[in-house]
Amino acid sequence: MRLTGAAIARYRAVGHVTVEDVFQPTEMDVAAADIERWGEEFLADLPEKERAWYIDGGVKARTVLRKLDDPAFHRPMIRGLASDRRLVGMVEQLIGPGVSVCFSQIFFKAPEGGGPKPVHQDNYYFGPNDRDGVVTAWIAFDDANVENGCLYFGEGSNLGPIYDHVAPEAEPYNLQIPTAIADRQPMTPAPVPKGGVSFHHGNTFHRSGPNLSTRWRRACAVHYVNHSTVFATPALPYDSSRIVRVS
Ligand SMILES: O=C(O)CCC(=O)C(=O)O
Repeated sequence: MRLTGAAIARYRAVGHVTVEDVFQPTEMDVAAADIERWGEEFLADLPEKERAWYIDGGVKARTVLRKLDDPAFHRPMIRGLASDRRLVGMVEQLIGPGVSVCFSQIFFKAPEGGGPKPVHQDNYYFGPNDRDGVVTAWIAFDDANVENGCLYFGEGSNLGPIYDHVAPEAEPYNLQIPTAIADRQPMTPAPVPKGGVSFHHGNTFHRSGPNLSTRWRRACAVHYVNHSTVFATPALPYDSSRIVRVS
């Protein structure tokens, strides 16, 4: 599978591009079942002090996870998706040949309350030596749209600076662009059908909405780097032993 010239030009100009049908819906069902199983085990063992970060505070009726970290490191099923040639070939078209998964995350976004994610830039979190050396591939396990909390992107913000982020006092890990800056940037929704992948540049402003629907919005964000990019100034403690080389 290859990105067209127009898709690459779009990524360079506005900072993101969506490709449909990268994976089959049945592959997404198998991946979703795997992370659901992992999520149940993780929740059962979750220490009290980490609950605020992993549990979705927006869903009051039951305890549900908001996210899980490093699935490409911990779960062979997700590592298989992240190293799949259909995906890695397109990643290499965007950041060059020879890439690794530097971090990965499952975002669950449960029905009827799954919470929003504030505006941020991945490059602020990672602090790479090369701002163009990082791309995120966001794999939709379910159809994602405005109703169930798809991503929104700031068109062209990939060409601008990396802004200092701030975090709410009680959530030091929830880094986000200060409202005064974020409010100046219009954000465009980017629906992705199940099995599709949305690619975004590390500098691109992005956020996701709340899940107001009765459907899940589960996704896996796979953050890739090329082999000449290192995280020189990560904003949060970063564990490089979990990097997974995929080409
Ligand atoms: O899926 C989400 O809600 C947030 C995803 C995100 O921030 C990312 O992929 O970098």
